[in-house]
Amino acid sequence: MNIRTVSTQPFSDQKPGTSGLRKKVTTFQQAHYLENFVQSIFDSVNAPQGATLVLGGDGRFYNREAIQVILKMAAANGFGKVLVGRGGILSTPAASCVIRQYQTFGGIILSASHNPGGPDGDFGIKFNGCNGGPATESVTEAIFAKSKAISSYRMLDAADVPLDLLSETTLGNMKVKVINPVSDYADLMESLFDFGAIRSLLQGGFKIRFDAMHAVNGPYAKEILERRLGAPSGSVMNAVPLEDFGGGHPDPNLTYAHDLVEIMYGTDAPDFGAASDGDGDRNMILGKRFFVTPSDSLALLAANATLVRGYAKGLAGVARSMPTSAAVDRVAQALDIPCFETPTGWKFFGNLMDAGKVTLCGEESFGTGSSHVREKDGLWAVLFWLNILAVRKQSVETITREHWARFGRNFYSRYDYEGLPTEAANGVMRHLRDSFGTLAGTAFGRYSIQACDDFSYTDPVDGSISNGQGIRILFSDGSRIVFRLSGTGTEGATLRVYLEAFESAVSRHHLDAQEALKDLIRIALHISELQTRTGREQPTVIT
Ligand code: G16
Repeated sequence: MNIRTVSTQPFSDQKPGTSGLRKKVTTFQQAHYLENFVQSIFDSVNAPQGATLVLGGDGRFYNREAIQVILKMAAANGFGKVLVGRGGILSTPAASCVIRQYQTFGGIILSASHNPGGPDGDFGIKFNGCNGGPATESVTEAIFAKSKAISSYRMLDAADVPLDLLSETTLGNMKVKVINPVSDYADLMESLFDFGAIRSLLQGGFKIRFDAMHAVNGPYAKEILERRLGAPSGSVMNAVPLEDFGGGHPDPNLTYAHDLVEIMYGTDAPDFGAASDGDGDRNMILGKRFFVTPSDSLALLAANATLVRGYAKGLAGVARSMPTSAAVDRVAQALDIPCFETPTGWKFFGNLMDAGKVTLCGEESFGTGSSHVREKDGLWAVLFWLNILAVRKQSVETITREHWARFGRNFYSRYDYEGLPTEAANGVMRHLRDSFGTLAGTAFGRYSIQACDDFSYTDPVDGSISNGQGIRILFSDGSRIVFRLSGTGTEGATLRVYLEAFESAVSRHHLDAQEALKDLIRIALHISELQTRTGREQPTVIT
């Protein structure tokens, strides 16, 4: 066995963002770039000799090369076994499922999520711990610190491992087991949801369409929706994962999932539509000509959870990220269960779930999940909805409108300004912070600002504090504007503006969100001076 110690120099830009390190493929292709980061992970997480690691990615361009590098480095760093998805592919929730099911030390997931792929696209890498969840901030900070001081990495000299057949081989002293990426995950879903009831719903003529966006969830959706649940062949579209996602942007929202949106808003639309993203953890839910916001979806799942087998005993609590609308808060209040508000980033939910404080959690960024794994889970959300639909036998729209009538409606929208010059975006945030003193107490028409702050979170489980998590402008009627810089972009800065207005009057629930939020949008642009400071008249994407 020949282990080389390779000399290297640090890169200064390996700070993990909201969810791991995300960069252009070309950045990762620089000599030593990937290796430095992987060694920094191994040097930070202190795996015992002979530990088992899970490894897989969303199949995007550079996935295969990276998997081979990581396998050889794992062998050189004393791991005893690696479970790798066939072809090097695992959806993010499936990786979390496998880490937990086989009680492994943790896993490395390769994904840039919803960002485009291909040679000019994005790539990403992150470490998940033994609970199956993304590493906490203390671990990602340790990895960053190591990356700034690294001087060498260890690598086994060996031929590439064949990954396309289910097999077990050895690499130095380490075993490499190629596993079926779908079966364990599909079994877990079958244990949570009433597949019989969903099968009957589909047999009764209820039509569904799932857009896998040429990303990782295609095979999972084919197996679960078509094979196990009997949806007609073709119900899953864009089902073949491609390295460049067919040139598309695998982000399940009204802008990028346009194939599905056209079908769901066309004549003869199916009853239910859904899409997931590059690595299968995000979801978008649609009814016939009807869009359910991710924030409403979380609230609806919470309100209906006891209809579903895996959640029939009720929820311990719920959690949402700070910019996510407060729709779920009202459900929690009615159910008399705790509701936690965390910073953006799925890693903040892990402690709450491990401590048994929450069962369901979700984010406005099209992420919903539960304690069945420690990642958000796109297909899980789809199955949860289908199970509710099978029990309630009402349309998506009727269920949502009844929910609003009972709990009120949180009108919600997010404006993204992508690829801004970093200095201009920072300037907007600085300007807002500097204005806190004058903004509080100011009235704009019917809206009056009650308070402004920079969101700070103290983890109730380990006491760790995360500051500077987004600027909140809070209005006296419960409406909010939030400004935040994204931590997942790879070009310049992305500024997100989140808008939320609460409406209890049923007579106004039919309004279009943009119409209902137009005054808040005007206020957001005015107080932030966003247009003059960035030179951008229009957002890149509105969701
Ligand atoms: C990641 C995180 C999410 C976060 C999202 C957007 O999701 O896991 O918690 O909401 O990024 O983050 P940002 O607003 O910083 O861009 P994913 O699906 O990209 O892994």
